[in-house]
Amino acid sequence: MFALMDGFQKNDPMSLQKDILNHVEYTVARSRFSFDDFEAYQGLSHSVRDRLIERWHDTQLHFKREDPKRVYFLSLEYLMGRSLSNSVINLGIRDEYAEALNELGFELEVLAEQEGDAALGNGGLARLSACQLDSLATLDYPAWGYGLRYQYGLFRQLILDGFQHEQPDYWLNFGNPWEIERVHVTYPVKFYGTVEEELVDGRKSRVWIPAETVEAVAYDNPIPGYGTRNTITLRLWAAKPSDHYDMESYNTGDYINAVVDRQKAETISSVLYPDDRSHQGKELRLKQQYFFVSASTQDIIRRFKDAHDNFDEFPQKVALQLNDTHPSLAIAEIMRVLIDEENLDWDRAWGIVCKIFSFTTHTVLAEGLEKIPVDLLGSLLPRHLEIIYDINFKFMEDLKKKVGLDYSRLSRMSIVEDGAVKSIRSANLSIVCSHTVNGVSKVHFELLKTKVFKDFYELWPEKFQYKTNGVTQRRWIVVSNPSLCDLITKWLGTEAWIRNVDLLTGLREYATDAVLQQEWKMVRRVNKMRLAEYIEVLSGLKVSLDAMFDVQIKRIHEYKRQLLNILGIIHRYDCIKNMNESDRRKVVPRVCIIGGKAAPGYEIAKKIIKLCHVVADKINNNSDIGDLLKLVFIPDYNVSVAELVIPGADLSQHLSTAGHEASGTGSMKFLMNGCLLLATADGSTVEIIEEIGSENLFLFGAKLDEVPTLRERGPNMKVNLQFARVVRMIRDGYFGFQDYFESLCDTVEADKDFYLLGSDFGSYLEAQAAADKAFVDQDKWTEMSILSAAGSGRFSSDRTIQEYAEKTWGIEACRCPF
Ligand code: 26Y
Repeated sequence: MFALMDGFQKNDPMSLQKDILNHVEYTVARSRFSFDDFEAYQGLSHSVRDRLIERWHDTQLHFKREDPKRVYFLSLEYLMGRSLSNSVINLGIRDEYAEALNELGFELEVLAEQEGDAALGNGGLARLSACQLDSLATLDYPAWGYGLRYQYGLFRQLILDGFQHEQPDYWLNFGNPWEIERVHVTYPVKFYGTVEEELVDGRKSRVWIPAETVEAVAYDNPIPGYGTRNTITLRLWAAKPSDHYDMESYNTGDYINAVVDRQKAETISSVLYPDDRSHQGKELRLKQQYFFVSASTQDIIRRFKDAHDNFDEFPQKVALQLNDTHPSLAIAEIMRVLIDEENLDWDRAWGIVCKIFSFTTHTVLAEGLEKIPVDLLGSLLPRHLEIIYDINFKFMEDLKKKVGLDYSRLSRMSIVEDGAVKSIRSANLSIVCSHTVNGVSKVHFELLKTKVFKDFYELWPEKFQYKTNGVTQRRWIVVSNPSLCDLITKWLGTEAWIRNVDLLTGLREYATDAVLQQEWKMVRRVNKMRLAEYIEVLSGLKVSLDAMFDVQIKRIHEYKRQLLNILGIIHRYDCIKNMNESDRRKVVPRVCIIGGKAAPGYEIAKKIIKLCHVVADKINNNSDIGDLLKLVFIPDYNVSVAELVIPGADLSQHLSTAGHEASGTGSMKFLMNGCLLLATADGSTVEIIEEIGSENLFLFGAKLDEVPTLRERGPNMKVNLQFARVVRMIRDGYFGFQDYFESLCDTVEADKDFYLLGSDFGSYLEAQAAADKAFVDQDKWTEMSILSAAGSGRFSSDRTIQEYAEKTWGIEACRCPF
């Protein structure tokens, strides 16, 4: 059998070279004697893609033969970044490709830069999905990712005069070699219309008569595992006009308008919503969600029916993972298909649904939970609304038996919210219908149990779990920090840590070894040099490699407190300015780096970006300050920028007010790369402390249980003085734009300071001073750096995925034979 052979493709450098040239000539249609970097990248990526496709076919064939239980990961967002380097590394042929390219006069690293980011997501949740796919493939799990193929990914951030401007990210402009359009894998997705009662086989049935049909077309993106032949699929759906067109318009001669109308179908998958907090109840967003859910469930059910004819076996073969509430309409959709199309009765359908769904929440605040206005749902998906009402009715009846007529509790737990705008609470729907609900860190789990989902936890404690997030060491060390990767392999004497990251603990015994320390410092310095060059190209600013590179990169949010960072920088600047020469000599030089996007409608976040720029102008242009302090804003932060910045950071900041960051995964990437953390005891940091010890990071700020009291009491006087001074500098127009910053300053006034910048300021400055002090002793710092990386094993997405597989999905590895 071909599936058991090693395949058609040869992977020696000579064959790869021929293959690249072949693609340049015939796929890219450029002469093999004359092509530029971008064309070389295209030829190269098509050659890599051939190898992916072969393994992917073998994997799919193997899954089909074995017919294991599969997990389907449903997510509206994926931040995949670039694919080339990751693919050649996971395929195990990076060196062969590098050699093949060298002989052609190209460099692999340079060509990799030609690729744009696939940014089909906003932030943490979306990058987590990408990391988890890598782990699912690597650990040989029979898994499928489903998502939407937005034509416009997350907006590009353009900074003009310090202000953020949003530009569309038409990422498919130059083609996308990493996807395969499946013109034959299409499903009709229906909207609007009415529900009528009909007699079907002598039984009264509710029948949905939809009024609009759109076609979903599959685009498959192969996801290769590392150290395995297994290559799984991320299937993204694009909307296309349906062939079931409106004959009437065509017959009445309004041909042009009929075609234009048809074309509007494509808008469903055209643009990613760029907000990761506020839900606006927009029709297009709801259409996207249902479009995604309907196409995915049709595909999943089709695959099941290919091999099975009894739906009672569905839960033994299918696990559906809801990545937050965004795909929660899948619950109503599966109920509808089972009842209306497959003719199961309610109880049988319900029994199946309750066994297949699990739900991960990434949210901390009850206010952040998604709601769907009933009017909107009723008009777009009338039958689904009925089903959700029925689910709720039965749930409420059961609940009354358990908790009695406690109306306030019943109304809190109801799936339907009777407010000014009657709405469906997507989280309640997801909890009621899932067998498992999980948070993403230990602290998050506590918040879920005691606050966000307290009522549900008391009812079904056994449903609730937590799965501490993780990131993939393949992308975040092997791809983005190759020299650290080689160094780790050398000292551990094995590459096995790339699949079994717990082995990193082996570095602990060498943490004080002078030779490792020397080599570790060298690797870090070269990475800093790379980052410094990038900064110089971006801003013309030359930064000193002896300075501490201090980084905060993530979405801009008030709760993430970039403002605290900037106020700290102003304080540092103010102190340095007022120092005498001898004190200045003791200052540890810093390069402060901030990056991140603000949601387009989030005014305060945009002001924070502008503030960062005006403060940077002031500091960087003060020759008196020189190398002692620099501030850089890195524009258009994305996955590729993170890959460059993280390996070059000495210190990274994770400043969320305790109780606001569900987990945070950026810190894990820094940790793996030997960057020290300055952080609050929030989200995953609490577990990071358990792994590396509080002596190896700089902790500050109010603890979770202190936050409510502090909010009532306001900041104390001592803090007030330092804090008030820096806020006053902004208010007084020291940095210009006095009026513009007024509302920003108002957010941290004593009585309004919801995120507690004022009360945490003193403790923040102390942690910063401790970091300065530690940096002076470079050997000690390096030891802490090695211990950070050595303790990062728990934060691999391999561990997370294994826990999901065993405790939530009940699936087993299904490894494709070589
Ligand atoms: C409904 C819509 C407005 C919406 C869109 C995106 C709502 C939420 C989101 C995304 C949320 C998100 O990214 N949450 C983050 O998930 C990470 C992975 O679990 C966590 O590490 C991080 O703390 C959390 O903020």
